[in-house]
Amino acid sequence: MNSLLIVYLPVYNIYLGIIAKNFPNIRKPLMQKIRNIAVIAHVDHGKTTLVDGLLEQSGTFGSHEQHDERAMDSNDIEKERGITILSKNTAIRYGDYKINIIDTPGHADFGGEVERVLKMVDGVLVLVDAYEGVMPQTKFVVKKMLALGKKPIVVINKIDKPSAEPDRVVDEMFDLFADMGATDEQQDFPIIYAAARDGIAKLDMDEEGGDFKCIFDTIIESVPEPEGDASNSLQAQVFTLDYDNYVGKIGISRIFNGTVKKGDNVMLAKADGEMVKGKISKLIGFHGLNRMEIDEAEAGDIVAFAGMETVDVGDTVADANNPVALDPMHIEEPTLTVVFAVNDSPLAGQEGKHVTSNKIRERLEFEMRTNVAMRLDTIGEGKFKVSGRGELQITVLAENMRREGFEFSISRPEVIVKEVEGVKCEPFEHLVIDVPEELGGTVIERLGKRKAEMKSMLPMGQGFQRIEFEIPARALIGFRGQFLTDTKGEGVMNHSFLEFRPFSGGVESRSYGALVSMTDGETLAFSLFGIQDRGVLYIGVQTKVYEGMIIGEHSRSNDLVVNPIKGKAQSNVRSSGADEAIKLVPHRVMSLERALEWIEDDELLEVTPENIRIRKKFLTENERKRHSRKQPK
Ligand SMILES: Nc1nc2c(ncn2[C@@H]2O[C@H](COP(=O)(O)OP(=O)(O)OP(=O)(O)O)[C@@H](O)[C@H]2O)c(=O)[nH]1
Ligand SMILES: [Mg+2]
Repeated sequence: MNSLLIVYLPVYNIYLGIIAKNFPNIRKPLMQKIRNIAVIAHVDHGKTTLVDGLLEQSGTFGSHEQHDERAMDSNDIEKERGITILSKNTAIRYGDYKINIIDTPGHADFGGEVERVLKMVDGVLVLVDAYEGVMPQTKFVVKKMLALGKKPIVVINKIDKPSAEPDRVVDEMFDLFADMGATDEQQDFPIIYAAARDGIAKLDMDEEGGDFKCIFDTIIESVPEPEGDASNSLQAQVFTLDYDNYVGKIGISRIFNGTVKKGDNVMLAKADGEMVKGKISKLIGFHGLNRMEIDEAEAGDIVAFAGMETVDVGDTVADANNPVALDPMHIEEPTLTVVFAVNDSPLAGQEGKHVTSNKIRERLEFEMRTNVAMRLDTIGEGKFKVSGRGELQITVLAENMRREGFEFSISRPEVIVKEVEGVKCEPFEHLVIDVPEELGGTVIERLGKRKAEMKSMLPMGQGFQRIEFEIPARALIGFRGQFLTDTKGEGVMNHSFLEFRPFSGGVESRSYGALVSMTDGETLAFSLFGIQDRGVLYIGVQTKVYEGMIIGEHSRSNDLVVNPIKGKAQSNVRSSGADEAIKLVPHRVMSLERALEWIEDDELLEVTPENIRIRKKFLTENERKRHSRKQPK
């Protein structure tokens, strides 16, 4: 298993070689001088950018230290997509205070991360975009934070935007807190106005300029100091796992009680009650983007332990002689599943390095060890049901796997249906769309067919309208592509898990059929030219295709079998006059997410390091006919 770990685990900025002497500031902080905060918000409201500013303006980045924008988004997919996927922690020094900061992901699919992180901190910075205001994930994280009794500081961010309306957004936040049952103390939150990207923050909108000093001071004043006692028996809880090629598995943990030293023998109290002996081979502290070995840490702090290969998220690292487990962590249950399977297309095995059932299983099992929000069930030879919180979470896993050289197929996402008190229930989502006013009607009609219930409709200024719905998660699968087409890319949609509710019956699915290749070979411009009028092509010329592979979307509701490799010589198409110039409309490139949302039950995605192909499960028309007779849709 060790070799597996080394191959698959992403390694973040770990510089264990940099020892404390390079950081004269790094000494064990007094507990009263520690503040632990998480930065939470809806996706893209500026959390990671704000953390950049906190690192920068506290002087934590050394003067010659080079760093990227949004430095905490350190893995490849995070950088490419500009979103945070994994929560990550850092620490800064401000005066004689140490502030541990955890940056969290804002995308709804990673909401489970946020909930775990919230248990580790004493206060939060809740960011909200000064124009967008309260969005679905703002509601989700505020609800969780309030329920856990955390002390909030509200940051109205992006006040530089010309469309910003900070006063309206402050009102929205007050209303949200009240609706979500904030205590009087929580409702009395400090407000900071910021343009995080420009390093500006202030307590009063009318102030000129302003820097992050007010953020640091507000954190120190209003976030409670950690509770617990350094002289009690050790109790630390692991909230994130990491891996380093040299030291192995690393558990990033908050120490709630006691003191821990490098080399200590400890007891690992697992969620199921099992106690496993362990030894802290290395104790790792955080400072900015660096990690360094430390000798000792105390209650109140956030540190990382190496040396325990069996460590899992939620485990308590406890005193070896008096092990007392902390409350296990509540892990949000998955709402969506897809089936990962061995690729059995005619092109199987040509592009991937890892293609066998064993390899795929090992990789998925490995993912489950570090990614607590996902589940895995083997459902047949070479078939694995992977459950998670949403399509993005699943596509990030698939994307990582193809980059590691895996080849496999994935099926259409299905929501998880469960029985609650004898009633069949399915996940519902809170959906917010912002659309140009003239398109509101079209979108409402579309969503009506998908069993969405409209909750409110408000003008947003600049000719936009905000419409909120509650909708079965099932009905949202495949909706995004339609929505983008309907709103010509101008609409914005956001959704976040609400709750399980009674099953709502059939919903409308994809309204168009597929253009399916009837044969194997390489596509030719001549034949694609003939097909492009029948719909939208997903592939271009000189692309390998096979019988049953989907090459585009038909403009009608039925599937159309076509021949994309036919050359001119064999054609009986009458050519008018001389050679007509063949002009192909650029094909639509389907991303993994878009393709995953698009496919129907009788279709699959073939994912390889080089290609994402869409195909029919049954490749020949005969097989498809036979199967559809057996199982009417
Ligand atoms: N105009 C403006 N843009 C900002 C500001 N702060 C951040 N942004 C931009 O907003 C976008 C999102 O910023 P991030 O810091 O990645 O947002 P995030 O909340 O960490 O996003 P997730 O982690 O994916 O939820 C980036 O393009 C930033 O440059 C700001 O103060 N003003
Ligand atoms: Mg981020």
